[in-house]
Amino acid sequence: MSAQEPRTVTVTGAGGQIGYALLFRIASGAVFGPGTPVRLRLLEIPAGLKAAEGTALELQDCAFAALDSVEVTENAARAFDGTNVALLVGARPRGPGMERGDLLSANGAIFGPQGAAINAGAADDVRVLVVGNPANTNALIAAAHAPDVPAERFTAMTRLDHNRALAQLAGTLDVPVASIGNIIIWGNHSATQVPDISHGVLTGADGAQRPLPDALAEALGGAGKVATWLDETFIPRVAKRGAEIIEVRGSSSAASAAAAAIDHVRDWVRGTTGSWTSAAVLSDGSYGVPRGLVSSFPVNSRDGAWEIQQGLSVAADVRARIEGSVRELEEERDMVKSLGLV
Ligand code: NAX
Repeated sequence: MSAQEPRTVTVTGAGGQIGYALLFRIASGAVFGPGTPVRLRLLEIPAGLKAAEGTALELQDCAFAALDSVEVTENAARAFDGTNVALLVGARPRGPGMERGDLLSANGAIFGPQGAAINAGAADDVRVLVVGNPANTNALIAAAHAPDVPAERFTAMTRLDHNRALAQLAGTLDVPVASIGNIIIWGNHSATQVPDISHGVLTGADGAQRPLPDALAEALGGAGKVATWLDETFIPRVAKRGAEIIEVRGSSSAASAAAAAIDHVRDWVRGTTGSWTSAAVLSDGSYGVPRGLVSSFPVNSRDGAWEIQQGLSVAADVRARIEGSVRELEEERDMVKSLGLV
C-alpha cells in the first residue's frame, strides 16, 4: 500500500457518543497519518441514522484534507464493502432485567451478521476492532461468521483499560504518562480484567530506566505498601473506572474510548515501538489462555500484525486473577456456543 492510497474505514454505531468522538479523529488522519485519504462508511440502525447523518454533515464542514468521502448507510453489505478497517462500536446495551444470556443473544444478532458481511465484502487486509460490549465475546461471534478472514484479524478493545492504568500510575508517581512502559491488561474487558504492573518500566528524564515496582515502592513507602495499593486502590480503580466516569459525567466514557480505539488501530497498522501495549487478540494458548478465546495480552505490532509478547514471568497472584478472568471468557464462549451463535 502506498501512503496515498485511500483506506476505507467502517464505523458501526456511528450515530452514538463514541462514534461522535471517533469519526473526526479518523478523518483528521490520526490513524493512517494525514497523507492517507480516508473513506468513511457509517453504519447505523434506523433509530441512529439521523444522528449519523448529522455527524456526516459536520465531518464535511471540518474540510479535513485527509477525508475523501463519508457515506451513511443502514445496509451492512454496503458498509463493509471493500473496508480495510472495521470499528464495531454499535452494540445492544444491557437493559433492565436482562440476563447475561439475553445480552449475548441480542449481541449475537448484531455481530453474527456483521461478521458475515465482513466475510463477504471486506478488503483482503481487513482488520476488525470490536468496541461494543461484551467486546471479547462479540469479537468471537463476528470471527465465527467470517471463515474466510483470518481469525486473528478480529480483536477487541482493552486499550482504554491500558490507558486508564497508565494515567493512574503517572498520577501516583507524578511522572509523564509517556515515561511508563510495559504494563499489561490481561483477560476480559470487564470487571475481572487484570491490570499488571510487574514488568512495568519507568524511564527518567535522563533516559535511565528502572522497574516500575521499585519506583512505586519508593513513592508509597515500601514494597509492602505497593501490594496493598495494587489490591485496594489501583486494580479496582482501573477495573471500575467506567462506572466512576458514569457517576461523575452522567454518561459513559466516550472521548477516552474513542482515543483508545484510535491508539489500537494506529498501532496495529503502523506498528508499536519501545513499549508493548494491551489488546484482546485471538489466543494461541500463550500463558495458559485456551486457544481460540479472544483475551487481552501484552502485544507488539510488527508488519501489521499483533504478536503476543512471549516469555514473561507471571506471579502466582496475577496468574490466579488471569485464570478468573479467563474462566469468565470461557463461560461467555460456552453460552454463545449453546445459543448457536458461534
Ligand atoms: P451509544 O448508545 O451512544 O451508541 C451506540 C450506537 O450504536 C447507537 O447510535 C445505536 O443506534 C447504534 N447501534 C446499535 N445497534 C447497531 C447495529 N446493529 N448496527 C449499527 N449501529 C448500531 O453507545 P456508546 O457510548 O457509543 O458505546 C458503544 C459501545 O461501546 C457500547 O457497547 C459500550 O458498552 C461500549 N464501550 C466499550 C468500551 C471498551 O473499552 N471496550 C469502553 C466504552 C464503552 O463503554
